[in-house]
Amino acid sequence: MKVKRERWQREFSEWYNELIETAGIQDKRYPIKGMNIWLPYGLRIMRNIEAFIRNEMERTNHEEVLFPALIPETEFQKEAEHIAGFEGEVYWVTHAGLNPLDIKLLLRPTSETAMYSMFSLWIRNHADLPFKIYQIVNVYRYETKHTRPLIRVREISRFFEAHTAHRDFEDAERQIREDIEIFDRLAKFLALPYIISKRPEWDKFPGAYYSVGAEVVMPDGRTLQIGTMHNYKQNFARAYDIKYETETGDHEYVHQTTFGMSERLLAALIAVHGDDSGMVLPPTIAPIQVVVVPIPKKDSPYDVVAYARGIVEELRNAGIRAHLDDREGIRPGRKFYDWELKGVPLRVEAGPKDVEAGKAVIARRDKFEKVTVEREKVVDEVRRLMDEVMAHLYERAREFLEGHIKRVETIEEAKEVFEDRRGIVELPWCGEESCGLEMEEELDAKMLGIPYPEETARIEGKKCPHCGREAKFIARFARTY
Ligand code: 5CA
Ligand code: ZN
Repeated sequence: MKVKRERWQREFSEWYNELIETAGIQDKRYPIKGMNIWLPYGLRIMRNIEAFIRNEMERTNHEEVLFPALIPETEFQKEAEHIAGFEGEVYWVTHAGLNPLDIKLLLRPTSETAMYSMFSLWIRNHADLPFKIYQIVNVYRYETKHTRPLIRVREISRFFEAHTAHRDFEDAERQIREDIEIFDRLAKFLALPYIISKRPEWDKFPGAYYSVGAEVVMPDGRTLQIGTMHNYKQNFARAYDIKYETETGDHEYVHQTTFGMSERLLAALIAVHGDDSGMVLPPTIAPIQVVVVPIPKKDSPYDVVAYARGIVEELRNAGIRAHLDDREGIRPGRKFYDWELKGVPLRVEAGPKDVEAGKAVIARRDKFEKVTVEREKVVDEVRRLMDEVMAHLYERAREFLEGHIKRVETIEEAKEVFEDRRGIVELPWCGEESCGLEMEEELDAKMLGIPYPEETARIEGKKCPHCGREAKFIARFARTY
């Protein structure tokens, strides 16, 4: 079989929605729009992603906490820009039993306003800084844009949020660099190439001094933001009175940052690595790395199931997540199809001839290639192939991403890109908000921002295609999810 990626690209939306259900990721039939049920297989993949994030948090000295899901209205209302950004998306709790509440409660859309009055109690002295915590929780956003499973949901059930406080701007900047490094390690672990941009003023997180976002390009050429880092400067510290005592006894507001991700990471994985046969999971997060399928033959004296079981045991002893598909009454072809849909990276097949010859066949999900190996070599070969699959997935995704970033100089050229392959268009920009907004309008696309760090975004000798003045930056535009 050959790798086909036609439907994957042309009918991405349908392909994606179907796969979420057929591959056992989520059930979308729960009677609230934008709130879905995690199915066991999908949850196992997500848990593997989370485990990596948790490890990274430990490695970088963040401590895990859990805050209540409800926030009093009075706390929520302390930072003006934050309220303005979220008030249209908030779910309210107004009653307890039959009685209206004196102070309304809201379901957290993110946890700044839940956490920061506690920060002002916890942080006293310069020795308490940097202060670094994180939680992985459900948050609720009444999204008004089209909802899609994992991509845009109203109950984000795996919201990862890190919140930090620092003595000065420089240390907060160091934190943003650390967040980006963590994100980069995570992206490598998921074989996901990405781009990172500093958001324009008009699209930064409500209450932030600046925001940075990481994007992937989806099969249809639209981008998906899968991670964000924000430097709040002292905006929230002033609103929530978070101060510390310096070495000289002065009282200063802390500088704060946040870093957020969600189940969108899983959406990106499914979309970026998939093909017309279903998901293709990187071995790092696949709940089943190798499925072993015995191929019985009538009247054969060889016990293929026992042979396959032996292989599974050996793989497991070697620390590989292996599964024996010994379901009866289902033909091997049907089994292959099921596991291909679920994206299991490697499949080992063994029929009577293999038992007789002391061999096994290993098939790769990413390329549909097969090799026959000696029975004793199975574990080594599986290990080697898992590394190859990882490298190939990353490389294929990198080529796709790079093939979908185009640098042009005029609005006309940019429009052509959006009509053709789509993806990300890079244009010179003078840096004026009005030009940026009008280019968004003309292109019917969003400005993702300028390449980050800012030094890499600066250009000379080009004209802003909208106003004709000297361009200062490269600005990226895309149709987004
Ligand atoms: N407080 C900050 C940092 S934790 C914050 O909430 N940032 S955010 O709004 O950008 O969200 C962080 C990440 O959550 C986003 O980058 C995106 O990957 C994910 N996310 C945001 N909204 C949704 C949604 N409705 N469904 C799924 N994931 C979402
Ligand atoms: Zn301009």
